[in-house]
This record gives sequence, structure tokens and C-alpha cells, in this order.
Amino acid sequence: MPPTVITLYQPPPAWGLPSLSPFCTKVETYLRMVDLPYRTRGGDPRKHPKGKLPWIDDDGRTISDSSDILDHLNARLGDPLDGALDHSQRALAHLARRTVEEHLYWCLVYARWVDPGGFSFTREAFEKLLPPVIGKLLVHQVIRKKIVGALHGQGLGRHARADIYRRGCEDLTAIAVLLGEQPYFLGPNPTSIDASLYALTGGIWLHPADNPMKQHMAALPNLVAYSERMHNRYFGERPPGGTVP
Ligand SMILES: N[C@@H](CCC(=O)N[C@@H](CS)C(=O)NCC(=O)O)C(=O)O
Repeated sequence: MPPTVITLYQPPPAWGLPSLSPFCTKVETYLRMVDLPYRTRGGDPRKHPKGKLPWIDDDGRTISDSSDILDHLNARLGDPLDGALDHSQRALAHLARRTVEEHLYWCLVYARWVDPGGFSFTREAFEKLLPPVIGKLLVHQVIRKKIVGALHGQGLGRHARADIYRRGCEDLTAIAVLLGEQPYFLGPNPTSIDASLYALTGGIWLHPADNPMKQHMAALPNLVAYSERMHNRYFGERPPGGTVP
């Protein structure tokens, strides 16, 4: 029986990254890591029950939340990437995933949506996806306002710019220290945590705006090499986008 083609709903590629969304980048990276055929389609989070991207359609079944998607696919495939990990490696991956997805992500959101230098690129990328006049209004008055509110609710948005970036830099240092000189986060072979780490480190490194997190990353050569290693391995030869039409 031919394998089911997964449909991944996500915003389009930008700045050399598979998607404007780090969580969508994570899922697309994972799909390439396990070599599953997939197609990508644009997705409007407002049309999805959980109101967030990404979601996938797997043979008529809708699954959302990047971690639930990976769990679903891991179960279906027999855990090809993480099957050989021991308990402490799994625990370390869990903590790293929570750090980058629940904290560093918000620093990235601040850099892209609040900091004026980053927002000028974000605005341009999002306005391209929306109808001309209303698009500008939506990006400034609706999406940005909602994101500023979310950052405030999460708590990070209540800090000063320098303190937000300092917190993001601390996460990057911790990941770089644990990575050391290993090619992938848990050793010589890629595992699913690398999809999250690439999504966030690549999301900081490849975004065109300069900011203190990017400068800090430049001073962590092992982390830059890691992020580029992941990018080149999974997107170097075949640019982002579905592997089937
Ligand atoms: N925990 C979720 C987070 C997904 C998420 O925050 N997605 C963002 C895009 S990066 C989104 O859809 N935001 C729209 C909104 O919050 O309205 C996951 O892992 O998939």
C-alpha cells in the first residue's frame, strides 16, 4: 500500500526558513527527518478548532499542536528517531524542548513583532500574504496587538527590551553548552529534539533583523554550526515545501 501523503497546513517559507512559524518549521523538519511524503498548504489559524498553526491531515484525521503531531507520527512509525534514547536523554530532550518552545519562542516573538527593527521585516512578510489595504491594517491593528497582548499575558512582555533579550541569550547559552561539539543535540545522530532546536535557533539566526540574541548566537560558533548543519542536511538540497505536489 502506498504511504499516506500528509498535508501540513502552515504559513509559507520566509527568510530561507521553511515557514514563518517556528512550530510549523519544526513539523516540516521532522517530516524530512523521517522521510515521510508530505504536501504543504496555507492555513488560517482562525479556521482551526484550536486557533493555532500547525495542523496536519493524516488520511482524513486532523491533528494539531506540533508536539502532538510528532507524537502521532512517532507512534505510527515506531519511533524511528528517538527509539534508542535512554531515560536521561529523553528527560534532557524534554527540558530543552520546553525551554525553547515555551520561553525562547516568546523572545523570538518579541524580536519579530515588537522590536521595531524586527517588525519591519515581519510586517513586510505578512502584508504580502494579505489583501493590500486591509492587510496593512490587519497586521498592525489586529495581529500585532493580539501578539503584544499575548506577550503581556505570558509575562515576558512586561520586561524591558534588554531584559527580554538577556533571557533569550541565557537559553541560547544553555543549549550551546549542552550541545558542545556534538553534531546533534544528543550525539552523533539527529533525534526529534533537533527539529525543535533547529526551528528556534534557525528562526533567530536566519531572520534578517539584527538583535542582541542574534549577536549572542554569533558568539556561539558551535550553535551556529549546528543550526546550519540541520538546515543544510534537511533543506540544503531541496528548498522548503512539500515533497509531493
Ligand atoms: N504549542 C503549539 C504552539 C503553536 C503556535 O503558537 N502557533 C502560532 C504560530 S507560530 C499560532 O498559530 N499563533 C496564532 C494565534 O495564536 O492566534 C504547537 O506546538 O503547535
